[in-house]
Amino acid sequence: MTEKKKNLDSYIPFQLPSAEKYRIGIVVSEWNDHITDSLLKVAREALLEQGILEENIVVRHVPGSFELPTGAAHLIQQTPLDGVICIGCIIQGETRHFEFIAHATAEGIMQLNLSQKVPVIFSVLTCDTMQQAEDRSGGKMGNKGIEGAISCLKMIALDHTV
Ligand code: DLZ
Repeated sequence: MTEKKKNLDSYIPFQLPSAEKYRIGIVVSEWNDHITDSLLKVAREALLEQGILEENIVVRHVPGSFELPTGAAHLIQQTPLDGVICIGCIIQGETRHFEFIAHATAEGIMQLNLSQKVPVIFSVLTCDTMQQAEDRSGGKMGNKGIEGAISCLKMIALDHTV
């Protein structure tokens, strides 16, 4: 039996009670910006479709994925938010930068989740090639920006239903 892959690209819209009152921060890496712009666009569209108000979406840019946790921490301190989505794209190169940046980014975001009251979502592509990133930001593998948005709303809903 083949196992069905599970992702949120084709999510079933769900009702987030009082979606219009939630404020979402999105921190976006400028590195590989043609990929991160595309993830941001679709994440924002998914939030709006789910009832989040345009004026309640706060977007901030940081230089690279390594700065995503710091950017998210600043945003949480600056403005009241119910959730944060970190968007980045890390591509394997000739050197070991990939593993250091990817590990630090994931670890930093996890630390925020454990230390802050709001969910902080890891919406970071970690790809071997640019083609893989393009496939996942509007290509044949869909657009993973949707997953970031829906994961954020699901974590907010979790907090508001228990
Ligand atoms: C330096 C660097 C490299 C080589 N590659 C990437 C990448 O593929 N994706 C990404 O988001 N950022 C990259 N960066 C930048 C680092 O994340 C960071 O911005 C710099 O090291 C400065 O701290």
